[in-house]
Amino acid sequence: MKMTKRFLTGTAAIAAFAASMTAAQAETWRYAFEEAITDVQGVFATKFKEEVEANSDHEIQLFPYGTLGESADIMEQTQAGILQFVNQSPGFTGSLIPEAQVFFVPYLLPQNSEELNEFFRTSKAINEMFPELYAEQGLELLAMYPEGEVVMTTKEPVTGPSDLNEVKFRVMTNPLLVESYRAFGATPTPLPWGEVYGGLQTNIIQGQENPMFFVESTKMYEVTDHITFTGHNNFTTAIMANQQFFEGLSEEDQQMIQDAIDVAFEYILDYQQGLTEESLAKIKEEKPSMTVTRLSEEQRAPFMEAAEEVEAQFIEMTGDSGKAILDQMKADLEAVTAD
Ligand code: 6CS
Repeated sequence: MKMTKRFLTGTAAIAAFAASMTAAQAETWRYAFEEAITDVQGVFATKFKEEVEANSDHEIQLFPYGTLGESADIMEQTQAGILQFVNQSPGFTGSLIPEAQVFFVPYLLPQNSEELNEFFRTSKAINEMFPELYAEQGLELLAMYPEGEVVMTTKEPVTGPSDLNEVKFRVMTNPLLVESYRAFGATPTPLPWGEVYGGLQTNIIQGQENPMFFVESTKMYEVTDHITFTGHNNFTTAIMANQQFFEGLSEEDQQMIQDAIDVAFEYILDYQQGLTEESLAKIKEEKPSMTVTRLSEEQRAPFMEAAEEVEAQFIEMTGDSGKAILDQMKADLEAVTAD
């Protein structure tokens, strides 16, 4: 009896020791993103966290926009290894990885969401070429995903480039985006996100662009009066990890992370179905006077013409490597575009 008890005590001790070893290996990983928890990046991050925590002993600590600074700050913190994961849009990464500016060649991405989603799933440029470029900056690119059609919101109506004349138009801090708006006839003003609402309120800027869900959630409709669908872009974003951290993980954990990303990726594509229309309806409810204009083919033509100049500038800025990415993206897009 005594022996058995002692034996059980020994087994329990071993089990407790094993459990403590597992607990010691369980880590808390920090993940920052550029939007609020209820915005698209926040919904993606929440899904990722749920998956990681359901399939491992690790925990994910989420840091929404503003808690650790601006987009540039969270990227620096990730490169320094303070954060393990960061969601940053090429709108900001473009100054670090010039080729990522390809997402700002106007009228390159389709507006058809099925084609667009399939492009993000299958693109060789995104899934094979970009990871190498991100790796050069110490980043493990885990996925890129779309966040919705970009619209302009302005103080005055826009039906063509001449309406943008003398409009100080806020863009993300991305040299090609600056060139796009110059080609569109505006005075581009690159600013971090935190300065946009106040800039519009005080008339330092008179326009900005973003997907509709963001126009709604950040109340851009309070400080602008006109929404224009120009069809010139869809907002792309990217989720990545500090590469040294990622490479130091067991193969099992790396796979678990990639699986969690894959689940969050499909989830966020599905989540966005109808989001533009729902957000627009909320805006119209909050501010019935907000005008909404969808440019006709004819009205889009001069913007599309300007896009050719922007594409040439992209190649000038990025050389052979940018051209290779652009060519591959065009091939990837052709493969998913219905005839
Ligand atoms: O315009 C921006 O700066 C922001 N737009 C979106 C949709 N996400 C994050 C980014 O900071």
